[in-house]
Amino acid sequence: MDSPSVLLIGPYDPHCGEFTFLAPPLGVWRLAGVLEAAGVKTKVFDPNCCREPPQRALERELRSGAWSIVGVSTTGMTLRFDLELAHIVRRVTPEAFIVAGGMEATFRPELMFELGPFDLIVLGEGERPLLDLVNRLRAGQPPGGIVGTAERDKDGKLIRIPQRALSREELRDAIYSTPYHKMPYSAYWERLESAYRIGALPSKAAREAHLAEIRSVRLITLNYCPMGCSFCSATNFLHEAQGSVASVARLEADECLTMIERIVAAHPGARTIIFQDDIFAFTRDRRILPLCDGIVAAKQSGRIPPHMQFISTNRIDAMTEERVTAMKRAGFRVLGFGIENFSPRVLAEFNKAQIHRHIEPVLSTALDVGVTPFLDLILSSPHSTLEDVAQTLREAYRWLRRGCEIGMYPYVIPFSGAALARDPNLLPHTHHARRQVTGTGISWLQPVKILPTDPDVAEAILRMERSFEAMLGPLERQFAHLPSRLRSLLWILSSLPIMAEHDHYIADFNEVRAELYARLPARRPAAPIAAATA
Ligand code: B12
Ligand code: SF4
Repeated sequence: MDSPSVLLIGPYDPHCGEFTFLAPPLGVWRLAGVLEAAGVKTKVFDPNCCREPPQRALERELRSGAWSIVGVSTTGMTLRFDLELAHIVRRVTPEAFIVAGGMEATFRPELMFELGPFDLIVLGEGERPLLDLVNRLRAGQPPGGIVGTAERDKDGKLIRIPQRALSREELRDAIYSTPYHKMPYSAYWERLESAYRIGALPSKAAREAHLAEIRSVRLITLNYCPMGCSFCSATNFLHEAQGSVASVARLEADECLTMIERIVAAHPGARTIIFQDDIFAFTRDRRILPLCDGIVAAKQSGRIPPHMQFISTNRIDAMTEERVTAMKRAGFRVLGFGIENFSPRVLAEFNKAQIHRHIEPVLSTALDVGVTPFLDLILSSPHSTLEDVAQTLREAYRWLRRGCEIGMYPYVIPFSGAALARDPNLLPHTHHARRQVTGTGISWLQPVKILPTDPDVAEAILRMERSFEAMLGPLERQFAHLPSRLRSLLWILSSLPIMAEHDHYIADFNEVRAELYARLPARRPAAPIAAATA
C-alpha cells in the first residue's frame, strides 16, 4: 500500500441537537490534525452535523473516498449508534481496516470485538497507535502488536498492549495540531441558534446573552483529571490504557494564549471559549493567575478581542477570592463546579468529601464578584438516605434562587471504567437496558442506572424521574430549548409531593412553580404545571 488514507468518524447521537453534541468532536479532530501533520490524507466524518441522514452521508463518503483505514470513535452513551455506523462501513467497504477508539473502546475492548466489525481496538490516546498503524500499512507490514491496542489472537483471546500516556510535549504538539480552521463551528452555531429560536427573543440583551452562550469554541488543555471521583470514568481513562497510573500533563499559560489566538483567528465570530478540561485549576496551581494576566494583556494589545469571554470547570477547593477575581477580570463569566451533592456523607461516597467546606464560601464569593457558578449535581448515590436527597434538593433550590445555574441528574450512571460501575455489590441495584444496533440483529444489555440500595430512596428517585419526564414533555413541545436552570426547577418541583409523603419539606410548591414561570421564555404554559405523584 503506498499511502493509506484515514476516515475518522465522531461519536454519533441521533438525538443530538441542543443537549448533547453541541460541538465538533474534539478527539477525532485532534487525531486528524496529527495524522495530516504526518502527511496522511485524513478526513473527519461528523454524523451529528450532516445535511442528510448520516447513514446515507456515510455511505456516500465511503464510496467516493477509497478509505483504507476507517476509525470509529465510541462513548458509552452513543455506543449503539457508533456500532450502527461501524457496520455500515464494513458492509460498504469490506476491505477497509476498521479501528475503534475512544472511551468505551478503551474500557470495553472485548465488547467492541463482540458487537462490532472491528479489526483493531485502540486503547487511550489515539495519536501514537494510529501513526504506527499507518506506517506499518505503508511499509506492507502486518498490523499486529502495535503498542496502545487490543487485538484477538487466533483463538479469539484478547491481547492488550498498553501504552504510556502522551508526555507533556507530545500532548502540547497534538493540541497545537488540532485544525480549528477546518472545524465546522459555524454550522453548529446555526443549528443551535435555530433550536434556541434566537430571532424570536424579545430583547437585544436576551439575544446577545444567548449568542454568547452559543457562539463558543471548545479547547482542552489537560490530559485527564486525577481526582478519582467514584462515579467518574474519565479519571481512569489513561490509567486503563497505560496499565498503571498516568502522569498529569497540560498546557502552560503562554501555550493556552497561543491556542486562544489561533481559535480567534480561525473563528472570528466566537464569543466564548470553553476550557473543556475536566478541572481547570488545581489547588496548588501556578498557571491560573499568569494566564488571567496574560489574557488581560492580550485583550489590551488587541491580540484577543476585548469582548471574548471564557467558561471553565473547576475544583471548588482550588478557588480563592484572588483567583475568582482574576478570572472575572480576564472575562470568565461562568465557572462550573462538580459539587455533585450537598450531603457530606454522599460526598465521601463519591470520594470528594474534602470539597464540602469550600462550597458555601466559594459560591458566595463567585456570586459577589459577578461570575455565575454552574453546579453539576447527582441527586442520589448508592447509599443515599432520603435525608441526603432532601438536603441536596433544598440546597439546590437555595443556590438557584441566589443566582447559580444547576444541572441535575437523578442517580449515578454506571459509565464503564468508573469505580462505582465496577463494584460487584452494586450489581443488584444496577438497571440495564437492552440496546439494539439498527440494521443488524445485534443487541446487548447495557447498564444505565445505579439506584440507591435503600428501596424507599430508589422508589422515590424513580417516581421523581417519571414525574419530571411527564412535565418536561409538554413544556419541550411548547417552548424552545429548556436550559439547565429550568430543568433543575422541574426536578425540584417533581420532588415536592414525593418528598412530602416521606415528611421531608423542600420548598413551597407555588413558590417553585412561580420561579419556573418567571424563567420560561413565554409567560405561562398552555396548561398549568402540576407535579405527578404517581
Ligand atoms: C467535551 C465533552 C463534552 C462536550 C462536547 C463533546 C464534543 N463534541 O467534543 C459536550 C458538552 C457536548 C458533552 C456532552 C456530553 N457528555 Co461529555 N465530555 C466531554 C469531555 C469533558 C471532554 C471530551 C474531549 O473532548 N476530550 C478530549 C479529546 C482529545 O479526547 P477524546 O475525545 O477522549 O479522544 C482521544 C481518545 O479517546 C482517542 N480517540 C477518540 N476517538 C477515537 C477514535 C479512534 C478511531 C481512535 C483510534 C482513537 C480515538 O484519541 C483521542 C485523542 O487522543 C469528556 C471527559 C474527558 N475528559 O474526556 C466528557 C465525557 C466524554 N462526556 C460524558 C458524558 C456523560 C456526556 C453527556 C452524556 C453529559 C450529559 N449527561 O448530558 C453529554 C452527552 C454526549 C452524548 N450524546 O453522548 C462522559 C462519557 C462517559 C462514557 N463513558 O460514555 C465523559 C467521559 C465524562 C465523564 N466521565 O462522565 N461532553
Ligand atoms: S473532578 Fe470531575 S473529572 Fe475529576 S474525577 Fe471528579 S468527576 Fe471526574
